[in-house]
Amino acid sequence: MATVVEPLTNRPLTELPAWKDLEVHFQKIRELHLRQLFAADPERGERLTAEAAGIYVDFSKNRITDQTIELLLQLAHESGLRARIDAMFRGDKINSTENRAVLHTALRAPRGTSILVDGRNVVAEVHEVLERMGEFSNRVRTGAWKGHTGKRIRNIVNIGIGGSDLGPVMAYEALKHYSERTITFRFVSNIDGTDFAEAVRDLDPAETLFIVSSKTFTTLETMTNAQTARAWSLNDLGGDENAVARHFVAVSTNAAEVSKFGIDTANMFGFWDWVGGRYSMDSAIGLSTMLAIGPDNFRSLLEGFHKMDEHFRTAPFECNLPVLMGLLTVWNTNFLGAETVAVLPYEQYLKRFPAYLQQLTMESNGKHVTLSGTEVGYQTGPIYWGEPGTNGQHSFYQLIHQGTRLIPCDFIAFGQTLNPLGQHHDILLANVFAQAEALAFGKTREQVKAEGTPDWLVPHRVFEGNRPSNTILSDRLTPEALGKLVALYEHSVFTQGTLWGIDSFDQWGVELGKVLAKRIIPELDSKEEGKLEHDSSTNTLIRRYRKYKEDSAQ
Ligand code: G6Q
Repeated sequence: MATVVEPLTNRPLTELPAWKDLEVHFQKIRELHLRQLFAADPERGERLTAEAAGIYVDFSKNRITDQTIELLLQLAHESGLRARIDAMFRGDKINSTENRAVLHTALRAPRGTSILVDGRNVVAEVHEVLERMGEFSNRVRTGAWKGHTGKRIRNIVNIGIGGSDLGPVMAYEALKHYSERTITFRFVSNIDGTDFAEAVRDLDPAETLFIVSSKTFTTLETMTNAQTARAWSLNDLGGDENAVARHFVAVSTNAAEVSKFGIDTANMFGFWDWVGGRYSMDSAIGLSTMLAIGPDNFRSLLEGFHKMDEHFRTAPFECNLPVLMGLLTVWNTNFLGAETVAVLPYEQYLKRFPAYLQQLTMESNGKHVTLSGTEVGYQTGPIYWGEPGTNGQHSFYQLIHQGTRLIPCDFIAFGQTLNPLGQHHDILLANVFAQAEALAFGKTREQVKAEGTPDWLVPHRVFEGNRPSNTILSDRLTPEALGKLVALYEHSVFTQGTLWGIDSFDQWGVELGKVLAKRIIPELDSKEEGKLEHDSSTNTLIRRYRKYKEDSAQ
């Protein structure tokens, strides 16, 4: 039975014995260079690695020793990570500020297993929805599902934002190799009308199906875009309201609002309040993914997630990939003072993966108070960002190599390419290995001088090195591999959040701006000057905008 979970320990993180030991330890090793660490220990690059579920993580190029890992593992134990993992998988209400269970792991639990939330077996419900999604996807993909005029669907547009967009976009791009190429997929998220206009400009409404993806079905951006899509469809389909049911389906938890919109609730795919938006790409929010890659591939994606879930749930911490990655992020953030993590996939299909991770990591761990509401006395979630390699090398890598900041990097690569073309893949992989090597070991003044570099140029050509990185390798980007990779980061984020003692599953920080925007919307239309009661900057900006509007109306 799900219960509300109290914070595991009221002892602040920085008061735990292992934290104190880490502080002392850090002072001892802070000056050590990766050059020394590797030179003194020829086995380091084999030993400081871990492999599970077909994912290999080399973390040897972090500024750590074996003792660092031991102390971080001790910190994980003292922080109650084991109990917290068990509570999450059990369905306890660990999202305490919203009084919700956190059960994205149930979305990929195998048929026949059981997880109870408020007395209901949610796994059975998950599989019912998956069945319905599968039937629907097959109908659309085979052309059995027809539009209002009898034409088959050739275009699918997902309308959603945040967690109802970033996962679907990322997964569509990541798994494009496996996608049905006769169907065009588009994604509309932004309230900026340009997003919708450009997404549909070359589409025929008679062949276009919209998936309105919104957990709440009240999100301003999504509902505005959905209404615009409705008008766009009906305008071309003779204004017949019955057309809505053939051209719109919904993914939501809010049947009443879905119905009000005119979507047949038979074509609504549900999920549950225990699935957070940024943890929902493997729920019905993944309908566009399933339509693109087919139900069998979607099930492989879920299997990948599940394999990593099982690894996270059962593996001892010392060989547990998400735990190790999470602990290293805590080390880099709280001891080395890193403010960011660069995620650098050397795989073109993962081009939206950094954007996806930005939400997963920063909405989850961008918190300044602990579960008990007290201000944290340390940094929490770092800034995640990145671009696919090798493009970044010709752009921002300069700062990572020679700038004044410490930027830990996660390099991600696959042994086999999905598009074998000449030497491309060898060159790509040579680059990823070379970047991690250059960041760790750099190039000394002596080496630069020995190359005959004039003295005045030497400082410019020195690479300090000692920049930490992880290298994450897998054999091939398949739906299953993607599931494992996403789950690896989900659980690493959870590990970090647990150590920091924060609620990684709420997002109160997005509320204020939404409320203020709702107040400003009617003011942008108002002709009555005297009514603006914001600060002088906001008032002036609103007045200036009104003037632009007036000018364009003339
Ligand atoms: C994610 C957040 C947020 C959410 C969007 C869309 O964890 O909750 O990004 O996904 O605000 O919400 P709806 O799906 O309700 O439209």
